[in-house]
Amino acid sequence: MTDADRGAGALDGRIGRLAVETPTWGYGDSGTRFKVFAQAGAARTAWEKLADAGLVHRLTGVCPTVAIHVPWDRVGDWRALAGAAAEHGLAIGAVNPNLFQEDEYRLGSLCHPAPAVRRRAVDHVLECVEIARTVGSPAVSLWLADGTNYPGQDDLRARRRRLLEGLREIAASLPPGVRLLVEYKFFEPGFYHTDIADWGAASAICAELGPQAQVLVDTGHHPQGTNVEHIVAQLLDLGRLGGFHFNARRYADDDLIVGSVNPYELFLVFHELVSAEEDGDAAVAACARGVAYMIDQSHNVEPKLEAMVQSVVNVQAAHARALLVDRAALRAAQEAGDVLEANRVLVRAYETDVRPLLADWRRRRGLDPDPVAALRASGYVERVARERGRATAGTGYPGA
Ligand code: LRH
Ligand code: MN
Repeated sequence: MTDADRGAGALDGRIGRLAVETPTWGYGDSGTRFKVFAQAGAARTAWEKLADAGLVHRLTGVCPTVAIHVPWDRVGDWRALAGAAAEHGLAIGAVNPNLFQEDEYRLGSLCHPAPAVRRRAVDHVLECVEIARTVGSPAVSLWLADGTNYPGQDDLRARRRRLLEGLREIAASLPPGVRLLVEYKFFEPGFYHTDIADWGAASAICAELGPQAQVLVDTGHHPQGTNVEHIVAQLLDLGRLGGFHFNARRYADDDLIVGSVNPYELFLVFHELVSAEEDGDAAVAACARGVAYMIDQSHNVEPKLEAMVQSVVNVQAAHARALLVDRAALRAAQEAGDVLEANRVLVRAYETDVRPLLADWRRRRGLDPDPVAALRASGYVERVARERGRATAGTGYPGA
């Protein structure tokens, strides 16, 4: 993007092309194994979660889809759910199967030693593919808790073959245009090994499943010190990056507000995405333009709606800074081996205050320049707290 392109026009369009999908489960009560703190007004049903997601879209203008999780969002009529979403100006986004909350998945789901358990697991994902077809969803987003806790507990290669057998059947069932997003995570709840533990494992699996299968990068699923933007660059170059679950973490899979711990990393991730979009290689550019941006967070102590709006604003800011990188100057410094000038080019963009730019972008669309302030002034949070009250919430030690 030349300096001229960075004029308001092109920038304005690029800012507007960023769509951020919010998760239904980010609007309801959630917590840790120690405690789920019930919040007054927290959404309790799929319908209330759609209403809250609709508000976030009205305030930000960039959240036109909402991800659902099955069975957490199970309803009697999926078309009715899609209809309700439309009434809130939304469409149903990724459908997330849940293969981590049935007792029979203690030793795994698609990787389980018992064929009958694997059969149940495949059938659940096939049902989610049908739900995706019914609600017009573009993706089935699959995370497996599958793993073991002790060496020797199971045969690691046998688990991989069981996994691929199930995933092949699932991939074969995908309607045209519906992607299977394969999410990896290096540990938890598996504390010895996890069957899909890293981007390499997920990418190799997708290579065996075909072009409709792509890797989902959850920003909280890497060992400390991992260079996440390098993983993103490699997956883009392989044409295998399908989407993100954005959140932030300091220690493990903390699921905190995206950009609240390491905003520089989030900027560098978007720098790789924007660079790829502008890359001469059509396949890489197409992959970058097809990436699904989703939030996956758990708002345990903070107000849920404000947390979601703040998250979207943080993602927009990181993306806008990445759009401001002077790529010609960067390439010139890189080719000249001018190490520190190249780094300064990036840091200059990162240190740019993009709030005025985004405020203008919102004003031009009739949106409040400050969505968080608009939420606070709306009275919505107080109203739903009165209407919905507070649910009873538990702990991760139901037997205690
Ligand atoms: C697993 C995960 C996965 C979800 C869940 C809510 O840690 O990131 O994406 O299904 O969180
Ligand atoms: Mn996730």
